[in-house]
Amino acid sequence: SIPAASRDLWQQLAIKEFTDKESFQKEFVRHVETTLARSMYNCDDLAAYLAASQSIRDRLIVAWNKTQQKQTTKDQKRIYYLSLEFLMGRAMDNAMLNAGVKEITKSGVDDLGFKIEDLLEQEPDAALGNGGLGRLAACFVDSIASTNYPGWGYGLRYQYGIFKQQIVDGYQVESPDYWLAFSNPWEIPRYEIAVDVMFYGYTRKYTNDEGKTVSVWEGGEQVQAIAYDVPVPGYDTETTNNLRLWASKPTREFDFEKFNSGDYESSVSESQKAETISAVLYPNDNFYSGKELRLKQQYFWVAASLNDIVRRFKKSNRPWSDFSDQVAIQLNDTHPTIAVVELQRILVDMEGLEWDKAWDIVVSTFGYTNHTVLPEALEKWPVPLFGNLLPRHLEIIYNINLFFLQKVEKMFPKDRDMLARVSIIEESSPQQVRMAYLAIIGSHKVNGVAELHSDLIKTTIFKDFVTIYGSDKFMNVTNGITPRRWLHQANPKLSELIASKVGSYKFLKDLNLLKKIEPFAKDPEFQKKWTEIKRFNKARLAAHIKKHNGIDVSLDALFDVQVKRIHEYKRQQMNIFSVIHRYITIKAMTAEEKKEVTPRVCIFGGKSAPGYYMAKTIIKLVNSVSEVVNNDADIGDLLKVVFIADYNVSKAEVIIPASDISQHISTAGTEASGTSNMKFVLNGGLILGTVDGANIEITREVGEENIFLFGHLAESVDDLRHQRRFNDLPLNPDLQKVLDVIDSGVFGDKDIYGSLVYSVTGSRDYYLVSDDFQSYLEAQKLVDKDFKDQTTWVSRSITAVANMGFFSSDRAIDEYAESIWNIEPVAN
Ligand code: GLS
Repeated sequence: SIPAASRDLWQQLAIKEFTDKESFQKEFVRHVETTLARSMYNCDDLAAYLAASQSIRDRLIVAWNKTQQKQTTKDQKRIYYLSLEFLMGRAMDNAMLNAGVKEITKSGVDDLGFKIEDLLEQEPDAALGNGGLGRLAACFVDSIASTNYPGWGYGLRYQYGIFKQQIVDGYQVESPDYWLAFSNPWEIPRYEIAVDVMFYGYTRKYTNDEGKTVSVWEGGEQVQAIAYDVPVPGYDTETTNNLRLWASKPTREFDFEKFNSGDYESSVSESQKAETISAVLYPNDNFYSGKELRLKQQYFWVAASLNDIVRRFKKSNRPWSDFSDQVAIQLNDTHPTIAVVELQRILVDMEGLEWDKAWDIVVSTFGYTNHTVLPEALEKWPVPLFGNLLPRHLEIIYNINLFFLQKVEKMFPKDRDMLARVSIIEESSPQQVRMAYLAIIGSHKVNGVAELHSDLIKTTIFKDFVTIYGSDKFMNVTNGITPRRWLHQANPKLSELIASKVGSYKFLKDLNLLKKIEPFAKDPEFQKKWTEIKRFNKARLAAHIKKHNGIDVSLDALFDVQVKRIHEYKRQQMNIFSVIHRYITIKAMTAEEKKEVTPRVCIFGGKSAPGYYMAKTIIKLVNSVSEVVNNDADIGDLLKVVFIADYNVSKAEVIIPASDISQHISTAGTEASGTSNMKFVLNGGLILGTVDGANIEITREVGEENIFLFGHLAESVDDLRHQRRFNDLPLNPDLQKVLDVIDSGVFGDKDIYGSLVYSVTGSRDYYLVSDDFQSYLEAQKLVDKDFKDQTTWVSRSITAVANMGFFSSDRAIDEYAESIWNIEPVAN
């Protein structure tokens, strides 16, 4: 560190952040000319975006440095949020907002000949996630910083994020998302922070000086993890936390022997192999595929992160018994569960702690969040694969399991079934490591993400563990969303209108203040402005649709939106079937009858996992229906169908504020929470949904009269499935009509849709499309009818927004902080 005599000088030289337009412009021009080596003669929008971001980045780094220094000095307990996905979207607008320099930047670039909106469009999304789970992690790091908690995110720096989706001939076609092509101003490469990570090899037992038998892991392949730090600025606070993403690099650039002997090609192959570890995000949502590379990613990221966390702790010279007073680690799903084993390995093998002492530390450090009950999403690793890649970890898992089962056997003597059911090792062929069980056993708290979901995990997939541990270990933290991005950035006009009634923008940090607009729900003046803003947002989306789909949509029509990953359980198939039903119904109408129809634009969007045939078929059907309906002169503006390609965070910011109705229609009990449901309501759209996930709590908050619910309840799903499986139940007649139309070839060769149609017929209808179809159509009818009464509709929309305070991710983070992490904010 710097000698005391020089410190004064350092302090005098401390960087002055830009504070007004002129000082911003100086920074901007300096970056254009020096960082980018351009000038006013060749500064295009991309260069201007990069220069503006560099200027803002400098600010963030100053704040980041101060925050890290302060947090180090205060030395409070920190939360480390381990997530394999961070679906951040664009950074620039958020950075301007949170740093409070939006106006300065906007007018600053304006004088220099640029439009801020055009610059923002230059930024590629940081799309390091699949859907809700990854976006939740992004909202959480925003909230952790905004509420001044000392916390870091840890993830992987994928070179390729979620693939880009194009629609070719109605089908999804994937292409790689090379988001780092033009450099990334929002990250700080830390080449000096490099951690060696080992795979494969073998374990060896030996007797140490104290006469104890100990295990060592040796002889494996090494790769390096390099840190890239992404500053996460809090809103209206100086706190700027860190998101550390790891990239893999070879430990040695080349094999010099091979290089010298002229074998150039294979000399680089090892380096390429190492780099593939963090190269690409697995594109599956709610689905696990047991590939070795995926397990490598998980261990690589976990090993690097824990090494970092432990190193930081050791600097404080505290005893190990203090570890969990300084460190909380949250497992975002089972993806980082190997961390439980890695920490035990560090403590026992490397630091020489007794097993039981070490295990107490481990359990009090970790918390585990479960995000799904779908069986196809629960991670299990074949023992042979696991043992080959991580031999020492497998031994440790066997020990953890042994001690756990001994405890269970004491509690339930001779209950062999119980032992088999809760064992971390599933006795299948080959045996499998059940990661969720390991996560439960290795954590002090386990939480679900909405009330129904948290109840369901206790009564279904984790029932035995509730018997063993008691129910206190299991809790609920309902998900939330950040109002900064999902209200203020996405819908600045609505935010402004709300601020005019609340009296300030304080609601962006205390979302319960939204309550203050409730008295204006029926105020004609307020309603008028509310309606104008919705129309403005619809026009913005209509322009996007015109540009990308070439379809004209009427702003008077009801905008009905379902955007999310395509999945059978989310039932986009049911939605498109009802659109077909609507189409044939309108087609059969007289001119007089048509006058009564509420015009609708049915908007779909979302990616299918590349190997998910059924989801891809649904996309094809939506596009084929769109083709037929939009070009049918009998229909006109009464019905339009649009599939928006490449749905991502930036598109969500345009689509969500424009919706009148959004659909969240999963089979009850399958959607753990959903978070887009919260975003839509916060932006004044109403929900058409099932009694599932967070829809239930949204209903409680906004009132039953302000949501359209339908469908069977979670408690009857098992029975219905059972009946379907063993009885030849008739298909819902309206659904039958729809399937007949598909069969007739109106939407192209019926063979294309054969398996989709088959999947909702008779005993195959696992997601109960047929059972819910009638009540779904009825709810749709009610929506059509209610939309005609705009005065009531708008007042429902205002009332709903006024009651959305609970769904701020700041509230969710406070709950985690208080009941799982036991951390306090750092005083400013
Ligand atoms: C998910 C659930 O499917 C969503 O319901 C939930 O909102 C989200 C965040 O908790 O997690 N689980 C998952 O694997 N992908 C998700 O989006």
